[in-house]
Amino acid sequence: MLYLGIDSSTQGVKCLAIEPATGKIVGESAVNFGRDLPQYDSPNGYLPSEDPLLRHANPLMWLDGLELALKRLSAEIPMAEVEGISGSGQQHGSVYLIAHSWPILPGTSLANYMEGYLSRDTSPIWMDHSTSDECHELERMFGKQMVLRTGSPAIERFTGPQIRRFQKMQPCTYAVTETIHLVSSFLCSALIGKDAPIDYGDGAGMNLLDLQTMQWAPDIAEATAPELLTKLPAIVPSNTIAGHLTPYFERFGLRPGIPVVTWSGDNPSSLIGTGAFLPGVTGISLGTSDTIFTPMSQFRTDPEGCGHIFGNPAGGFMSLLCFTNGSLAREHVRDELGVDWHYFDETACEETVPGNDGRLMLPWFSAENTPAVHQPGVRRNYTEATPAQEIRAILESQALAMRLHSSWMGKPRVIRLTGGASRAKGFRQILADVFQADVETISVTNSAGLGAAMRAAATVENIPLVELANAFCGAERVAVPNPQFAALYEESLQKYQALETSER
Ligand code: XUL
Repeated sequence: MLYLGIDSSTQGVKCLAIEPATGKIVGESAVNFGRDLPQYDSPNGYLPSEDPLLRHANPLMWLDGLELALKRLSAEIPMAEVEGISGSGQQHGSVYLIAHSWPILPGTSLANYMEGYLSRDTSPIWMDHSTSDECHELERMFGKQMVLRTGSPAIERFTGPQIRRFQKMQPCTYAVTETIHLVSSFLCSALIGKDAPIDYGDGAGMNLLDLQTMQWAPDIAEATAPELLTKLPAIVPSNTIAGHLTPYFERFGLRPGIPVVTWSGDNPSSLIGTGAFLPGVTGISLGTSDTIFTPMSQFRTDPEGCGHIFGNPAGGFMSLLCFTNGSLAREHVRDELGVDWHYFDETACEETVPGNDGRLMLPWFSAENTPAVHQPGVRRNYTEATPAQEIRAILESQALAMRLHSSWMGKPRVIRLTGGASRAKGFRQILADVFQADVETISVTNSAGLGAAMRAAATVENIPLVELANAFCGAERVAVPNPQFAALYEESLQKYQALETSER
C-alpha cells in the first residue's frame, strides 16, 4: 500500500511516494517550471514583471506541472498500488474561476480544459507585494482584531488583501468569479473533479479564517470584498477526505476512486514532513522562501507583526516566519561571483571566520516579508570583501535575521533543516552557531511532499502521525553548536539589528 504526496511549490512540482508497511520512500519525481515547461515563460516559476511588487504565475502551468510530475513518477513506481493521495501548495496564491465544472472523463489535458474557466488569467503568488493600500484599509477597519482573530495582521501576500485589490481593480471580473481557490485547493479539485475544501493550515494564510472559531470570519470576508463568503470553498480540518480520484488520472496508472485527502500549504505540510510537529523541534525550510516554524501549544501572536499563526495539520497551531529572499538571493550572489555550488556551500565557509570580521549584508533582491521591506535593494555594511567573505555575509545575515525575528517563538533546542539548501555544510554550521542549537536533517529534502504523503496515510489508513514520523523522519545530526562562538554571534545579532533598522 503506497501513499502519494504532491508538492506544488514556486519553482516546480514534486511527487513522493511512501510505503508505511516498510517505512520506505519508494519513488520521487520532479518538474521544474522554468526548464520543463518553458512555454510558460516563467524561469523562476512566476511571470516576468517590470513592477517589482507584482508577482503573478499562470495557474495552467501548475496543472501541466502536476500532470508531468505524475507521468514521471509512473515510470518509477507501480501507480496502481497507491491507496491515497494528498498534497501541498505554495501558500497564499489564488486562482479565480467562473462558473465551472472539473474534468472527470478523459480529455486532452487539465490545462486545456480549465483554460476556459479562469476569470483571471494569472494568479498572484506569495511573492506579490502590491497590496499595501488594501492592507492599510483592512487594518483601519479591524485594527488589532485582524491579528487576534486571523493570526496575522493584514499582509500583502495574504489572499484576502489580494482579493480586495482584484475586486477594486476589476469589479466586473470579480463579480463573475464564482470560486476563489488557493493553489492547494485548486490542484486538489483537479484530482477529485469537484471543488475541494481548504484546510486550516493553508486557510490561515488568507486573513479570512477566524482561528478562534475555525470558520471563515463573515465580517472580515464581507469587508474584504462583496459576496466573498459565497466564493470561498469550505474550510475543514486537514485530515478530511476531500473526495475521490477521477478517472482522468487512470492515464498515469492510478486507480480511480482512491481517496484524496485535503491539501495543505507547503509550510504546514513541511511541519509534518520534518517531524517538527513533535514538541521541542523547530523546522527551518531553505527553499525559494526561507521559513522557520514550530508547533504552538498556546495561541500567541508576534508582537513585531511579521510572524503568523497557521493551523497545524497534526492539531492545534503552528507559528511561522517567512523570508522572501531565500534561495533566489543565494543563487544571485553565487551567479554574481561566478563560483560553483561546492564553493558556495562549503569552501567559502572554510576560507572565512565566524563573525566574518563584522561583514553583514541585507540580501533584499526582492521585496522582503521579514522585516516588511517594499523597496528591494541589497545593503552591505562593508565596501571590500573577498568572494568567500561575500558568501559568508549573506549566509550569516540570513541566519541572524531568522534568529532575530523568531525570538517570540522561543529558543529552538533542535533545528530540523529541510529544502534544497539544507545540504549546504557551511550554512548548517552557521545556523548551529547562530542559534546555539543542534542542527539535524532528514533523508529527503522534499519535506512538504513527505508531509503530504504522511497525511494521506494517516487519514486513509488511520496510522498515527507520530508512528509515521518515527518511520520516515529519522533525523541525522549534521551540526553541533560551538559554544566558543555564542558571544560573538550575540554581538553580530546587535550589529545585524542595527543595520536593519538604520537602513530602513
Ligand atoms: C509562507 C510563504 C512562503 C510560501 C512559499 O507564508 O509565503 O513560504 O508558502 O511557497
